[in-house]
Amino acid sequence: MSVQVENNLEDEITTIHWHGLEVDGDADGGPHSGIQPGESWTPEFTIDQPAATLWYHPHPEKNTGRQVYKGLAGLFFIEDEVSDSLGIPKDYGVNDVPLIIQDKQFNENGSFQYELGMHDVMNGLQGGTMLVNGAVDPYLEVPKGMMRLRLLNGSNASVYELHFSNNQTFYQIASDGGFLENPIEMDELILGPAERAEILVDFSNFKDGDTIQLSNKGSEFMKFVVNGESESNYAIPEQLTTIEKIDPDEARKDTFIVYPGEKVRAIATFNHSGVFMYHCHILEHEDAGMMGQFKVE
Ligand SMILES: [Cu+2]
Repeated sequence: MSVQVENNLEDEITTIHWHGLEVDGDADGGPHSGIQPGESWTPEFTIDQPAATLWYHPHPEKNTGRQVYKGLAGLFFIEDEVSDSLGIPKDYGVNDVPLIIQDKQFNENGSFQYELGMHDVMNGLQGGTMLVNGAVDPYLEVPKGMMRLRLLNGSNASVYELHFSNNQTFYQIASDGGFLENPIEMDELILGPAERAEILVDFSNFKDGDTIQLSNKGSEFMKFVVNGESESNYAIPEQLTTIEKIDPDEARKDTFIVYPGEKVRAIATFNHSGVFMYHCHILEHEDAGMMGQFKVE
């Protein structure tokens, strides 16, 4: 497929990086693929990887944090025979709903405030207001049944600790690179910047009008209002897919949180050639140079 990306910004270079997509380096949208104002970029690629929830965001040198913060970030879904065959909700916007979670601070006129102080350069910019899909105080009407939520931490720097106000459990079914082998039951999900998770949440034991809140570290930021019957019945699948792996705890990841003193071991196969980047996804760190590149030949 090919995608045409037009840069309609007045005086800024941008790029579009397909975070998680396996493509050649020249289609990857790194800082070396800058699109000048008024110009367009049309990368071509073939999608050949497992079903997953991926996202795109700009990657211009020293300006990624600002452009993502101002709103240039979105999701795209890859589906395959595994996702098609699973008995899980897949009706987009009805029982399969994307939630792009971000935190921002605002100027008095309501525009996004992106001014970096020393603290923001050191720790990344964290805003005090949570947004979901660009909305403040969001709510979603859900039927009495199973919902599939595709979560993206689209923040510049914040680690989210997500749970429901009634402490109900839910099941993670996918991570950055697609389905887990088996659903994992949990009552809290920790999601670092750029990480994704798909979860199944069962709202079938509620009454019409019941409200459940989604919280981050104890503060509620999104309301689910139960209304109506679900059109289908779903059970939590026992197995989702099979993953070729060495360690039983592995999942397909492209982004991970590394706490102080911690080490993460990643195993990758390179099937595409070109120049690729690796970097910190605290965007103010990346813009300040916490980024490198490698070439696959
Ligand atoms: Cu990214």
